[in-house]
This record gives sequence, structure tokens and C-alpha cells, in this order.
Amino acid sequence: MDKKILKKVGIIIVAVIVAFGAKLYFDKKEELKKEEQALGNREKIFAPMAAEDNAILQYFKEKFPERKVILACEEDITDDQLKDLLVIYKENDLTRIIAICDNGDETYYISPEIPAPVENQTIRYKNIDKEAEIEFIITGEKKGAVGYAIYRMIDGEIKDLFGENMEDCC
Ligand SMILES: [Ca+2]
Ligand SMILES: [Ca+2]
Repeated sequence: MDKKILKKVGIIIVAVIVAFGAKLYFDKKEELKKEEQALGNREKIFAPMAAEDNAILQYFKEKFPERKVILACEEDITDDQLKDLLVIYKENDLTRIIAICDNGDETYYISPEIPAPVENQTIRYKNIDKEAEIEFIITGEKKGAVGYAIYRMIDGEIKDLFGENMEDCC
């Protein structure tokens, strides 16, 4: 091979390496962008903490002053167009979840409580079967053990429909 050709081949190799490097750089940037979007979506996926002046939250605090609210999230969980409230709270070292439902006549229905994860709790509302009552997914941890379960209000009770490792984190 003469020197001219060698030089051309050399230039092409360098160009390929530069292009490849640039591609890696942009791929990485794209990846970071996606991660950022996922983090932004996190806020949208998980139900936010109810406002301090939420009427049901105030009712709960007045009725159960000994219960420390960890997470309270508003949603209509009884499919009657009236907003209800799921409250995860701590009382005597026990972490529980309870549903308080608006009866529509300035009274509230209080469901029996069930065990809740002790740390890093999240509530996500999603009508999984796209029918009637909205389902809710509760996740959490206990000493690093992660669990979750899907629930629905049935006959005034929080019913566990499906779950995994929930007993390890409650
Ligand atoms: Ca309701
Ligand atoms: Ca449903």
C-alpha cells in the first residue's frame, strides 16, 4: 500500500472512533434524560400527601390524636364520586392503614385497620381492572425487606387482592 492510501485509511479510522465516541456520549445523555423523566414521573405515579387542611385528615387527627400520621392520600376509593382518604399511621409501635370514606352527609365511615409496611410507604391509585372501585397498591419496607400488595374496598373493608412479601415489611 502506498503512503497516500495509508493516510486515507488512518483518517477514516480516526473519524470512525470520533463518531463512535460521540454516539456513546449522546446515548449516555439520552439515558440520563430518561432517568430524569422517570424520576419526574415518580411524583405522578405515587399519590401525594394530602393537604394539611384536608377535611378528612383533620377529622382523623381529631378523632385519633394518639395516632401519628405517616402518609395520607386522597382518592375516591368507593366509586361514589366523593373523595375518601387512606391513612397510614403509627400507634403504639404498630403501623396500620385505614380508610376513611365520605358518606356525603358530613359523616365519615371508618374501615377496620390492616397492617401496613413500617418504612418508606407509598400509595398508588390505579384502576387495574378498569372497573368500578379504584384499586390501590401499597409498597414499603422493613429493615430492607421490600413488599407490596394490591387492595380494593370491598363491603367497607380494605381487601388484599394480591401481594408479594407484604408480611416481611409489615
Ligand atoms: Ca368515595
Ligand atoms: Ca377496579
